[in-house]
Amino acid sequence: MSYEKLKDYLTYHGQEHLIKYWLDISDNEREQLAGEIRKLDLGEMNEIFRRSMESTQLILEKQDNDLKPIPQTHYESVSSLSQSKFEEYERIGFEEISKGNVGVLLLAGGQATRLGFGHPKGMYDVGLPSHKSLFQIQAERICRLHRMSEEKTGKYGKITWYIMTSEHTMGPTVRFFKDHSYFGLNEDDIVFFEQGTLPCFDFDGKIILDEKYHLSSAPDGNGGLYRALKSQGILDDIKRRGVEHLHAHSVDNILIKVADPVFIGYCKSKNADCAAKVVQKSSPSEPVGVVCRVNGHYKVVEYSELTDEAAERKNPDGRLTFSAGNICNHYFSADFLNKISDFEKKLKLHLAKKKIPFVDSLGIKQKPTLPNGIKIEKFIFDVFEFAENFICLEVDRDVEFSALKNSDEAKKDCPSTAREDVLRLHRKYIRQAGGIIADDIELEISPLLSYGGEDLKELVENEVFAISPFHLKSMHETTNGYKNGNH
Ligand code: UD2
Repeated sequence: MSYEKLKDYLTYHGQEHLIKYWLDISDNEREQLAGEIRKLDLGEMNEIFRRSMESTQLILEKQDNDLKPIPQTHYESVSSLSQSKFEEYERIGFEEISKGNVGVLLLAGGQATRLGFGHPKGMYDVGLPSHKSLFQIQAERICRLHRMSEEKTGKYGKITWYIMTSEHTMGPTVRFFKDHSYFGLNEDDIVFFEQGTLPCFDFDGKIILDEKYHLSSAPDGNGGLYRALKSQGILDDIKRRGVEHLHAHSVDNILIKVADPVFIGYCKSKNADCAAKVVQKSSPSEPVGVVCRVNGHYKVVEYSELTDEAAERKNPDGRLTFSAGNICNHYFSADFLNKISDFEKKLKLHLAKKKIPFVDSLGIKQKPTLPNGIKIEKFIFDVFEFAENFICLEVDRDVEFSALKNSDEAKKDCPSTAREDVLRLHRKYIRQAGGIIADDIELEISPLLSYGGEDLKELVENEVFAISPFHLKSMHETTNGYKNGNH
């Protein structure tokens, strides 16, 4: 595109300020800037800005009038399942794993700003006795499921692990896995892909210049997953491998039951196309979104969108009416994911006011102290309303959810709470298996040994655990998985 054409294109879309410094920059820089502009469909970007402003207005109107909880027919709770139902779901899940029908979509494109960690969050070590990172813990849970599926079905399982990164996390994430020999998993069964970005805008819809020759942009949110699945060829890969069930979750839940066979079995047996694991809200004011129905459509309604009356409403049994707390833990059938491209452009846009570095009118880079612009994100759960058979599975928070969001100063959802939550759960597993352990003993069970507390009896029954910290692991375990490979 010649300079004239570029200028016309920008002027037509009201973004001509982007070449304001054209005369000040080198040929290479001009090429970079023109390349970045060419990659954008400016008509679409202006529309995205307009829609995001519009949806903010809509969100400001509280949604109580149309609000309904998830109907009983679409909701089960693990703690209320009979043993036989639990085992049935688990059996179905393991069959799917052993057939290679299960994949995991790990959302690992976030920038971990609140945690203040300069690397991808999955690399974080919360200080467990083993010092395993979040990525390693998740990898080892997958390894363990492969083995368990063989024990249960006679066929060694295969779970494909799709890892969504962003421009900031792709390089270091891939290096980390390589440096750790893929934690004992088959390299071919791990597929890294990169989510897209959206430009950052000022409040008038002008795209911000980060440098004279570079546009300001940010990852397009975890709902950017859907566009990336298509544009990066992941939907084709899913089809090629015959994966039918995808478990999608955030990178930061240290208790995540990756590819949980019970969840997969539940979704398969109910023929669900989309599902969410939820935990009961701890109190009406807990700041989590709730999964519910608005106008007959399944949605996650943010706590800020609920009136106090709705947040505090209770059922006759004393439970909060809107208690299904969203934990970024979802199921999608491959068929459903394939349909999403039909409505991807209609997905809600969420806007956040941010302090965005910019080049000022004198061409000098500035770091603002107050919000000067917006970042736009899509959210993974905004597809729920398009599902034909959406269901929920309530799980116990102390077993399945502890998120790492903040640094330790916050004292909440931080490294020390994540670490404590693992250690507390693992002491519980030891006691359930007949071991003896005091509350002040720090014991961690390797995921390669036990996925969810199973198979420990022979090892720990009547044993007293008094050494602290202690890493209970298989004698074949090395730093990167099993000694002889794990696949
Ligand atoms: C998420 C949920 C929230 C609640 C909470 C529980 C969304 C939109 N919100 O809020 O409802 O369940 O988790 O912990 O799901 N990510 C990307 N790309 C991005 C942005 C985020 O991959 O552009 C990943 C991120 O790495 C993380 C996950 O998405 O694994 C959740 O993102 P977050 O930590 O920004 O979301 P949070 O905690 O605000």
